[in-house]
Amino acid sequence: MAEKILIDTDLGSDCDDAGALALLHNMAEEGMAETVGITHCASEISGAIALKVINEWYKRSDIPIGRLTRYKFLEGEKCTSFTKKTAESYIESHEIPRFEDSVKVMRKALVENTGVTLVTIGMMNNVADLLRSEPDEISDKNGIELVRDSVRCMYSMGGNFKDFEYEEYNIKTDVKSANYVATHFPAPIIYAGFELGCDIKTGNNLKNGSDENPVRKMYDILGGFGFSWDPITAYCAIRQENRFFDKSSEKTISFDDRGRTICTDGGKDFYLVMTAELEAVRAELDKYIR
Ligand SMILES: [Ca+2]
Repeated sequence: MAEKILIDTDLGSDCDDAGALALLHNMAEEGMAETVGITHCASEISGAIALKVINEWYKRSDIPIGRLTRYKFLEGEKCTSFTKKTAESYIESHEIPRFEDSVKVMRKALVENTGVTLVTIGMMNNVADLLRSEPDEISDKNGIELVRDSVRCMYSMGGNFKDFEYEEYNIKTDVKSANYVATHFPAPIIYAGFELGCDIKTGNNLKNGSDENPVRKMYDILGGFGFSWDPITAYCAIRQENRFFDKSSEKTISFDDRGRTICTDGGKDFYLVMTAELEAVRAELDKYIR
């Protein structure tokens, strides 16, 4: 069965978001996933343009793309170092594309689909605003109702379930949104913590393909390898039963003001635990990052 995936990304500050998208497109090609929308959680348009370029490369121009238009967030050099060049070279030969706001794209995807798995590999601002969204021309349901009726669960790259003093980047960058989502999301959230991806470097397989692949170009900025936080999250969302990762027992998960993880027993949430050797996980991810 193809898992219906709606994915939100902060593509721009690292290449592993691009790796997650390559993995998603290749797993979809093999019938494991159906992508119902891709949204960007930062406001500079280069991120959304880079998503468009990646989708075109993998022949998936049909997938709706949303960008953050509601306010400015994550702008500047550090947040666009992996997307700026891609976007600049795209607009040399194309008109600047127009994108709908991410929350609209999410709402539409949830009106048109049920049984969706939401995936976040960036900050939680778009999902928080989706939950806060009011009935509109797309649906007479509010955001909580739409998610309750159309989303099965959410896989999120965020937190740290090994070192509880550690402030993980996606969470600490927007703690308020992360906690709003942790408190209000009306379905299970499965967190992929920082500790899972930091010992696995993936991307090696991209070198065996075309040097025109925009994902390869983003990995080349780091010398051809990237950490694996986002690919792991996307992989586990697409193959929710797999032999590489297990879910923890039921937990309640939130974050303190600095972004440190708070995890207590009992509740609707989980975190992922690696159950295979690092090399086996790396090989499995690299199989689809090409
Ligand atoms: Ca990311």
